[in-house]
Amino acid sequence: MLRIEDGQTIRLEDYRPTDFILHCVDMTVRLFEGRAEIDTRLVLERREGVAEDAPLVLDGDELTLTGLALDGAVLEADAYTATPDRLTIRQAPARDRFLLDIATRTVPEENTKLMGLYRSNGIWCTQCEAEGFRRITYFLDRPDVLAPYRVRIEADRTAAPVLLSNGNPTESGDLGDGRHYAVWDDPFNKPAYLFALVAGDLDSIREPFTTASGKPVELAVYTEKGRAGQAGYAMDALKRSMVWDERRFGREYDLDVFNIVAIADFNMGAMENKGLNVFNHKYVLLDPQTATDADYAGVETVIAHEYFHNWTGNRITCRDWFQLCLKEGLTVYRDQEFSADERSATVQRIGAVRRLKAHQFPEDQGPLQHPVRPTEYKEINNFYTATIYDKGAEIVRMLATILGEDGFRKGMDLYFERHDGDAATIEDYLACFEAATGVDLSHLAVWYNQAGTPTLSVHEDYDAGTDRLTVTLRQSLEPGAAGTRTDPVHIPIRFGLVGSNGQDKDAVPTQGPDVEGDVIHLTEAETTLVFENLGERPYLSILRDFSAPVNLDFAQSEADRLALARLDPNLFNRWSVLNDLIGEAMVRACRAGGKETASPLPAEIVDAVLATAADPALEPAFRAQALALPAEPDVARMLGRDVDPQIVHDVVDAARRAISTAGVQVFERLAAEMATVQAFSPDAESAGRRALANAALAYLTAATNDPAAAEAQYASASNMTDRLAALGILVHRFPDAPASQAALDDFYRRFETDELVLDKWFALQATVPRPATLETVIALTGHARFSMRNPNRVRAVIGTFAAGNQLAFHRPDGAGYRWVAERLVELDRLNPQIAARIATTFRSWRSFEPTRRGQAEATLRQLLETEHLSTDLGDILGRSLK
Ligand code: 0A1
Ligand code: ZN
Repeated sequence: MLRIEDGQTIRLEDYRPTDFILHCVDMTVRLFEGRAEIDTRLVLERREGVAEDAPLVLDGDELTLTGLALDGAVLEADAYTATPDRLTIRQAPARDRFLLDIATRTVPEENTKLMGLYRSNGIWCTQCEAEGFRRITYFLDRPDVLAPYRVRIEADRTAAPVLLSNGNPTESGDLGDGRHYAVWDDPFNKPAYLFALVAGDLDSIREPFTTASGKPVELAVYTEKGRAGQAGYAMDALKRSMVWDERRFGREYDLDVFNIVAIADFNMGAMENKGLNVFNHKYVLLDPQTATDADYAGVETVIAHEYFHNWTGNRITCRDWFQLCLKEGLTVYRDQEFSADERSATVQRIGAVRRLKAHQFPEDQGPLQHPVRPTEYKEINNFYTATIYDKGAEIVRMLATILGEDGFRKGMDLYFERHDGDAATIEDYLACFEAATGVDLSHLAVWYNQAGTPTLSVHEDYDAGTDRLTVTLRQSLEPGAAGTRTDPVHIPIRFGLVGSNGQDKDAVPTQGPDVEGDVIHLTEAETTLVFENLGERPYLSILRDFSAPVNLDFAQSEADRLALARLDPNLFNRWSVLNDLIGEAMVRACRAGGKETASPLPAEIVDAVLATAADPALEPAFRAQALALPAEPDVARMLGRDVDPQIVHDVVDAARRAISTAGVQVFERLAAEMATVQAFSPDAESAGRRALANAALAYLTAATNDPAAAEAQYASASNMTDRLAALGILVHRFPDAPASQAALDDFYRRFETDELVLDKWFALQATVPRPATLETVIALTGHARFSMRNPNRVRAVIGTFAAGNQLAFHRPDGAGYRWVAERLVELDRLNPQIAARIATTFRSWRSFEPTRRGQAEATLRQLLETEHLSTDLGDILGRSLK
């Protein structure tokens, strides 16, 4: 039985460079039905100072070695040892470069882990991050081993007319026997995790692009046959991303071609392989009939994210996997800034903060907590987390806030200049900003090493007699599962003192710490600021734009917050004070046992929500955000312990009803005003109008308790956003109404040939908020279109059930937990990465009331006893129970 304690722990402190230097890679990949033959030639050299008898050890994973030669001579059997996961060459040359020829053979059709070389609907494709290249050939598979690659692909011309790899195409031709070949040259040094190869019968769209300095680039998006018509928006987003990176960061593209391939079976969202990005087709393919506004925004973000990696990730990569946030946090920051510029900055920030609080905060509060730069791991695939990505991006955002736009750009310029071609560390990165600006970043650096969400406590005291406002700020951090230190960090706090006229007062403190413009730099555990000559008691608008990822503990009066919700010139804070007021009222109602759920929201809060929703001076997307109540998991997180999901559900539902009954007139007006009239356009403004109209529809149906309006919208919808919104209301709010089943059946019939839309159909049913949905998902996994082998389908049914169904997954009888655990065992045998990811939905088990807590613990313990558990799943379970 595999116990996780048996697994090897990799530690940051053990880092040392490889004994051998890799100079270049030359590969030939021959693809056949049922097998792939891979010939790899490496030019290597023993690093100076390394002992002459130190062996050359290469990584492998489930590999079969079919040939091995050193400097052209076949190696005798006693000169090496080959196991599926390691190749050791006992006596590699002491000096001088040498050639190593390795032949391996794999069966892509049997690769259900979707790491390495595999087939998706007949297309050969690869995924090498983090450690997939070692499933193709034996290699020094780590990010600090960089080399140029030449790749020759051979395949049957009919099965694979398109042959792609990294870099530029240099040669192609016929091989006879129906076979052909293509050669790709990537002149940029790269680590193996950025290797990619795609071969198949693909359609494509192409467009020329000229970089700012006049370099022509041929752009292409490849899809499965017949779907290239859905790739236009992805191409448009790519071109906008390229222009944005030139303008904002002075970064130009560097190869002659840039290729994107959309694949149906993919473990993650997408992958930034040099010059050949491979995407989950969910983030490429769309049209108004099949995709929602959220899908459009998702495609735009992911396309930008992968493209931006070309500089932050590829040209400058990570020294080791502990530095993952160096590329991911920075690239998320860059894609967020891109979306903010392309769409509404405030609405984008609200979305990012909602996601951070929904995913990263619970991770940071629970057993899977880890610092943004971890110091140890058992399975690196389990560290593609909200902490690394989103909290990592928040640290970059704080850096930008601390340094200001110019200082931040100077530091980035120096980073690109100094480290182009390097495998760098967080220290290298921060040193560039210190060198470029002279600012001491030692307190900011602490954020990378400490897990947990700090609490920022704010206390204010206004003395009318002296017209003085005293603000006390205190930071604290609870020790957590990661066991990291709890030192004070640099918290940049954006703030304003808002007057009764709705304008910011001149807020220069007469006493207190560093304040630059509208930013307070809190670097100590506690500090006090004094503001004088204000003329009136101002409203303190604090942590504007969520300028630091902290829990805000500020007992600001309801009256002040309601005033800010109307007056604050900072729109983000108008939303956040209101959202916090609603959340706190819900928490109070839950603590009272959900008994007084007639209206958990005081009338003044309801009025403030409705006033915001109705305010024509505000953009519709923002108004829709004001109407989007904290979700059940948000309330559960705020409660922190002894959570009863049924009570949370009842309270959130009662809050929704309170707003709906009070706002009927507002919603009727909005539904009419915002209705789609023109032809569909995916732009942010039109999407905002649809979001507001659909929020109004949801509240109206709640007020009338009548599905008719949703039924009508479903039938007449001209785009997927409106159709799915209506279907969601029907299926989630009126699950037993005949109209709901009829609409679900109709939806299936309309879209049964489109796997991406079918995922929506599955996911909607898996999230019907009631305990009996467990029986529904059991039936759905028996549906002819369900497959354990397609990660999107697995996520749509099992993943959304576990993450998004508070009442059925967390059934007090434990049946939801047990069913998911059984599926995880099945899934683990096929695709451990996906199994481990879905298992993280158990991470908050300790926060539930005793019955559910006991059920979850028993399930997890039993699951951990399973024989032959993967390292991926074992690691998550082991840490969850720690
Ligand atoms: N670097 C990619 C994410 C990614 C990570 C691991 C993968 O393996 C299955 C795939 C993709 C990104 O940040 O987009
Ligand atoms: Zn990334």
